[in-house]
Amino acid sequence: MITNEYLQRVLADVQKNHPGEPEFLQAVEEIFESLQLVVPKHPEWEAAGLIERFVEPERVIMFRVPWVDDNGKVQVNRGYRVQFNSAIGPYKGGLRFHPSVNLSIVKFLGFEQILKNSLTTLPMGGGKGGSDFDPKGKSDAEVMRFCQSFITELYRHIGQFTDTPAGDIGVGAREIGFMYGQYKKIVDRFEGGVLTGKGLTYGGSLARTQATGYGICYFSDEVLHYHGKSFEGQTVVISGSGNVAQYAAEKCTELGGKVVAMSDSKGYIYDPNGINLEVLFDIKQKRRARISVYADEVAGAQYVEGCKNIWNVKCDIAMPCASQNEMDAEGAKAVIANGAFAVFEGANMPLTPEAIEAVTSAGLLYTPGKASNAGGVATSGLEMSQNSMRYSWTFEEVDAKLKGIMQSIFQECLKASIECGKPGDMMVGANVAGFLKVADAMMAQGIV
Ligand code: NDP
Ligand code: 2IT
Repeated sequence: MITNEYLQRVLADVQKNHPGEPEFLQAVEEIFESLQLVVPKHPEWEAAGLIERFVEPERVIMFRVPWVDDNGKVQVNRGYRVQFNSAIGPYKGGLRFHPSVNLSIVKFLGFEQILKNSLTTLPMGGGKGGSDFDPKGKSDAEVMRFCQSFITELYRHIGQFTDTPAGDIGVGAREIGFMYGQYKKIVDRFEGGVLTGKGLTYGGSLARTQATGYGICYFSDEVLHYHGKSFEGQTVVISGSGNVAQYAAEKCTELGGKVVAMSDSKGYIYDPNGINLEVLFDIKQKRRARISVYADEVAGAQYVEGCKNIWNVKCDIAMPCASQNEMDAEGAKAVIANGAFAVFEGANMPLTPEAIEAVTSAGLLYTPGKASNAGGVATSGLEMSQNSMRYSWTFEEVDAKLKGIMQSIFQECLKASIECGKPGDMMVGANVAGFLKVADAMMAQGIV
């Protein structure tokens, strides 16, 4: 419940000015819940219209993306880039290619990204983009033509000092490669810092591929240790089986956890012996096949239709790493009833507000995605640093920096949660710590 009058007024304006955008409104409300703990201490914010400016994207770009499929038929998709906030650095955030992409989803992701990027301690503003294009079932040539058309419009809005996109759902090394090639051809300049998640032979950073998933586990490990626990011997369920889920599973296994279930949008696999990651990586990365193939190839494993059913699998720790609102109240109740003690978000906003309420009021440990998954964008920031230096760090160097950043995010969140009178509340800690830095920069820069 938002009880602060200033925030109530801004929220009412957001509801009026951004109709039909439920995900964006959900993210704003969630963040306001935390901000009301600090807004009363800063009357100067209201005078400067700070929150009104904070919820309004600096710029929204929408464009036509025409391309020709392998049958010679013309296809038209819609492209988006929301350049939300550049107070602390150039816009930074991923591109999502998925049929569900719309303005509401890109805006909620861009809004969350502002605070996430601030938490990393690196100088990056918040942005997000994407398209309703579905790379699934398309040939490499079709994906290339789409990416080329997409960047032929977007190139004029991005650059290492303005906006640096990267991957997200449906955008991995292949798509970044095609977009980088087309950008380089158009501008006739080798500008490494314009996109991150690049291949290692042309400016990509070692450990960027692993960074989001590893970072989630580094952050979760801090939370676990703070509560006198660890991953050792814990049964873990991870939803999704994309980039984030795969490397969360790998690091979690390395830290002594046993991952027994993973999913895709159609269903989940259960392997009581712990998921064999070599087989899973081969299926997902090399063959780009459905996760059901795992159960055909690994003895003792089962495939169950329906991705939401994954929350019925008994575990100690649940890590939703697929998409927004993938765990609702029903899923949360199943996780709680099965005796789990923690829910660590890997995806962006994977729990509905009702699920968060259920999990936290049942006393489970809970971490919001904007803190726990910040390792991906942090390592993108490290990729930009290496591009600027014309230098590359070893895997171990990047991994150590990533771990240090995740530890410092935990400390910052903890400190802010204590200052707000909610010690250990990572949602409050992440929202408040992330916001204070952005607020300070916005106040210093005047009404812009
Ligand atoms: P991928 O495209 O690599 O994988 C996405 C996975 O989630 C797939 O298993 C996919 O299944 C599943 N999925 C996608 N949409 C849905 C849906 N609507 N319902 C159920 N399952 C779904 O994406 P990433 O792993 O990169 O991203 C996963 C999450 O992590 C997203 O929320 C993203 O925003 C977030 N994130 C990503 C970062 C990164 O560096 N990549 C950084 C920080 C956060 P299927 O194959 O069947 O579609
Ligand atoms: O949600 C995210 O933080 C990402 N998809 C990564 C963004 C980035 O710029 O690396």
